[in-house]
Amino acid sequence: MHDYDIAAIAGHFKIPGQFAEAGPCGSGHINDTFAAVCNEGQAKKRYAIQRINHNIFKDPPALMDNIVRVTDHIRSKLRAQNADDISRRVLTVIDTSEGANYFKDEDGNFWRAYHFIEGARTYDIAQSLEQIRQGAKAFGNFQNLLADLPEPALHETIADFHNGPKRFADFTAALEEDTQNRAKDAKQEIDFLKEHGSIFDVLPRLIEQGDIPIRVTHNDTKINNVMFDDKTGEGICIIDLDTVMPGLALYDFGDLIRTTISDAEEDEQDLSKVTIDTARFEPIVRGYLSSAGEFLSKTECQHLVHGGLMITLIMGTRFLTDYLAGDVYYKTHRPGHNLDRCRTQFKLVELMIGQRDQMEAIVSRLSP
Ligand code: ADP
Ligand code: GN1
Ligand code: MG
Repeated sequence: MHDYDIAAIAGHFKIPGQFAEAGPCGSGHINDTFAAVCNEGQAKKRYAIQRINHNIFKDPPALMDNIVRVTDHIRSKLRAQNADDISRRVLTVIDTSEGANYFKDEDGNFWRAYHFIEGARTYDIAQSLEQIRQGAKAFGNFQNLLADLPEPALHETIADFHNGPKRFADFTAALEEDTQNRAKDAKQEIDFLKEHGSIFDVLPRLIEQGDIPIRVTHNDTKINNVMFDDKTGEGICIIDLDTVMPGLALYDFGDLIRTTISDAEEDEQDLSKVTIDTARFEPIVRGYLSSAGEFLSKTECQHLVHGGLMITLIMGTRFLTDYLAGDVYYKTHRPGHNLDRCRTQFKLVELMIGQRDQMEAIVSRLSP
């Protein structure tokens, strides 16, 4: 990662005390996150300082406007519910000394700061069925808390983010250009995608027909975007709010399936380790319905499994497109990294198709 002067950046925010140290944090593919430690009297306080990737998020001020609206709304709902420990249940944006919610440095980088959620952590791979249930419950609750977010609609921070047909068209364009001459190394994956591309047509049709509601959704519900309380195991805080915007509940449920139904890493190179276990599916459904069941429509419940298939296929498509285009979007850490990621996603899609009936049966059994 680029060598940023985090002490200087932290100095622009209303952070009391003396900066002590900072180190990189997390395993995200887009932004750069640092945990900064500041001495405040005898106490050490931590802050999450993040560089927003403005090549990807074209309008960081609009994005921050979304995040402030969303976190303020959640905070006021939690207060009205007399919830305990509110400062650990929702992110707190720290302003700059000038009162802005982001700082733009002289190189044009956009920075933000949050209070650090202490006594909790994220996991790339869920550690237990109970943790899966907790994570799904936390994302359902997040949607529930935002169901009455007042107008106007949130900014669309990335246009067509989960638009399958558009993602497929981007893939087709990258394949036709094949600027890196890599298509020859991804023949199987290209064929797989062409064969399964019609999976992308289902949700746009439901939207067009008005059969499924647009809600405020998170849109990046990887399990590692939930912080789990170290003591209670509760999914206490939803983080990574850059893509909170209008979307379908099914996108969020779908990405939960994608990131918890297997215990393999997203970039596992040994595909024999990429397996799925429907025992892991049950707590996803249970957890999600325990907090989102009240507001989900029948059509949404009927498409939960499809959400998993579609989101997993879209991620594979995006990794493949980025591989063909020369690794210009996601951070990569080795040659072929995006192709490895694509392969795990397509293997998951294949396995989900094979176990679709069992998954549908679980949803039918647990739906309201
Ligand atoms: P990315 O978009 O790169 O995934 P995230 O916002 O998810 O960025 O942050 C990356 C990691 O940093 C998280 O997985 C989490 O471990 C840590 N993190 C982010 N924000 C906070 C916070 N406010 N308190 C504690 N840890 C945080
Ligand atoms: C990116 O930032 P991160 O790592 O949580 C991506 C998601 C993908 C994910 C795949 C803005 O999320 O859409 O699902 O990688 N975020 C963006 O792991 O593109
Ligand atoms: Mg993240």
